[in-house]
Amino acid sequence: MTESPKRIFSGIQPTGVLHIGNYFGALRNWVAMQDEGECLFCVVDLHALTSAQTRQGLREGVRCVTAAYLAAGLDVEKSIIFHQSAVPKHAALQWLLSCFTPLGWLNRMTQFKDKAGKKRESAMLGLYAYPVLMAADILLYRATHVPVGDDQRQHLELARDIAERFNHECGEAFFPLPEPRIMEEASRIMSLRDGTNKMSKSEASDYGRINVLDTDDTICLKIQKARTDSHPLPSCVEEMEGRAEAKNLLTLYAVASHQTLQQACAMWAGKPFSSLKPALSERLIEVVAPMRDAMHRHLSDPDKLDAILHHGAARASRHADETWNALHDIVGFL
Ligand code: AQP
Repeated sequence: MTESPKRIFSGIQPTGVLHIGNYFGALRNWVAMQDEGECLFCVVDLHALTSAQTRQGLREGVRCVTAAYLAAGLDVEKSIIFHQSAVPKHAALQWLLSCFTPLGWLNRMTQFKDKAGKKRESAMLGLYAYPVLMAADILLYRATHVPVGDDQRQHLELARDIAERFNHECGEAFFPLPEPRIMEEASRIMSLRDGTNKMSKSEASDYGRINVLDTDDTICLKIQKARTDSHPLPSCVEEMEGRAEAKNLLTLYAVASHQTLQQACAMWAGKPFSSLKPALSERLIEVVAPMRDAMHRHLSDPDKLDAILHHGAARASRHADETWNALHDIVGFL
């Protein structure tokens, strides 16, 4: 039996400069998947509105993420690259899907709990409904595969549940159930300041993350200051239990040098952090420096970036219209 063609969708919020967690956990895999099927990569600016944005900051953020996509190796000849707000049917489908999403499902979402924290009552509806918009992003293109980091696993499961509920209610298998593609080794890169928290654009301190625009000196300084513990490096994955920082730095070394975590462990077993850190800085610079230089080149030509996005939006809209027209009929809109 021939396999049905893959359609791959993913996105990143323009909420700041991307960090190496975004790169190793998501972007690097997208580049590798470009020849596996039809790809759509979105700059999800509607999602970014769930945190405070300025007009100028949002525009710059969208261009910065687009520049990172191109610098990482996404190719406009192979992939559709666009910004979410340019295809208004994302928001229309979100409404439709929200009518198939029980509140109980949303109440289980840990990202909302983490981000709203104790201010649940004053948190915005947009933050609560974020996973339904994410489901709409994916299902609007009837995507079959979604490459994401581990933090998005729960949202993706919700997207599958919503698709299944819709298909069931409508009596036809309209939406494919999207498969997660999570690269286990790099699926959760942790903060350099606290190995139990995810590396994140929104962490207050810049020392928790390596940004893809960081200079070589900044990378060395951040790695030099990265939190460690007082033991020599572990010799196997089992010995990392309770040693979050050791695990994180060795994971970074492994993914930056295309090794498994077990291989990186064997290489550094019993050595001090002080010998790992300079080598890790070097590996990270090898990854970041070419990307940073390419990003600066792309960012110096904002008109070209805008043209790429608008061309991508026109292509994405054709797919979105196809889905929406079919839904019209299924739902019964005139
Ligand atoms: N630390 C991480 N390790 C591995 N993958 C990660 N991703 C994010 N952080 C890590 C993956 O990057 C993609 C884009 O994420 P996003 O920007 O849309 O939202 P996020 O997951 O909330 O990322 P941040 O950096 O933490 O942003 P803020 O601080 O703005 O919320 C996703 O595939 C994600 O899994």
